[in-house]
Amino acid sequence: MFKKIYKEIKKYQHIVIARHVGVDPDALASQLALKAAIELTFPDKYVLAVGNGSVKFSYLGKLDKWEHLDQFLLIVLDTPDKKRIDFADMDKASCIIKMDHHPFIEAYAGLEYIDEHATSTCEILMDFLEKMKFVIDTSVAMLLYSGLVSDSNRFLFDSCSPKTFALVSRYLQNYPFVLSEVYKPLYLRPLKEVRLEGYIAQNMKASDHGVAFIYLSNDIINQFGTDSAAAGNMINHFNFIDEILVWVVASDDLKNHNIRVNIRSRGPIVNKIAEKYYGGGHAMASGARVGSIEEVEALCAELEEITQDYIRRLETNED
Ligand SMILES: [Mn+2]
Repeated sequence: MFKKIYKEIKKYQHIVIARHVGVDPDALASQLALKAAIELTFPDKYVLAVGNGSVKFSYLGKLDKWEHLDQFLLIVLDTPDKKRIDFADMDKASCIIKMDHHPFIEAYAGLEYIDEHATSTCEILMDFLEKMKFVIDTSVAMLLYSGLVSDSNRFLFDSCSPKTFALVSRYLQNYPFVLSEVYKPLYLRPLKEVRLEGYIAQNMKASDHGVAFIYLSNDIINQFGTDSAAAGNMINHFNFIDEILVWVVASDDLKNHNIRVNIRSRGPIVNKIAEKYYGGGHAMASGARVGSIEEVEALCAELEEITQDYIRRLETNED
């Protein structure tokens, strides 16, 4: 499959690289790294990295404005389904390639490379760029490492495999960079976010079965001077709490006129439920978008149910 993808990249003069809405470091870094690698390898090609950016991740690099091109190859990264692609003109592409590490949802590209065991799309690209002998430099390596570290939560998840570490090892060997230069922009955060995190810790409600939930209204978000995206991202700081198996942070998103719901789990599979609420994601890390607090409550009730099932199954297996 890598060879087929490489052949298409070689063939097209115009290449557009897109990824999912609600940009995150893996999506953005993979996009910018692939663009740079194509440009370094094929200096004559014209490559655009498109989609809405975010000030928060602007340190990773700049996106391009979409200009109408004809006869272009579209590469969609990190996006399992068509509706979440942050690019309106995909029907105009001459050829579409998907490279992704999310569980399969639907086929929308002529060529699809999916490895759901990879930590990140950046990891898939590390493998691809190395095997296909692309020219890359230290800044490409740093981008790929940023995305991998971010999606694997600093090598915390079980998706980190010997292959992950081998790739990282070779990249660090071949394109040495200072690790703290990646970590500082990725993890440095303002005090107001830490204070909001304290608020969540204080006010999160947990059920007897370990489903925890907090709703952050626009008033609360404003009170701490942060935004819905920052509030949602805090979910990752609530892992490894003994009494909590599944946890949900719901936050008002005035810009999109809906409620952003972030879900994490240490056992129960949550993405099937997220999909029912206009979302999706990984088995234990998903997101959804809903219109009302009643829908959030319904979603939590479903999570409560699967968590009880999960606990019951664990208990039966122990007997
Ligand atoms: Mn990803």
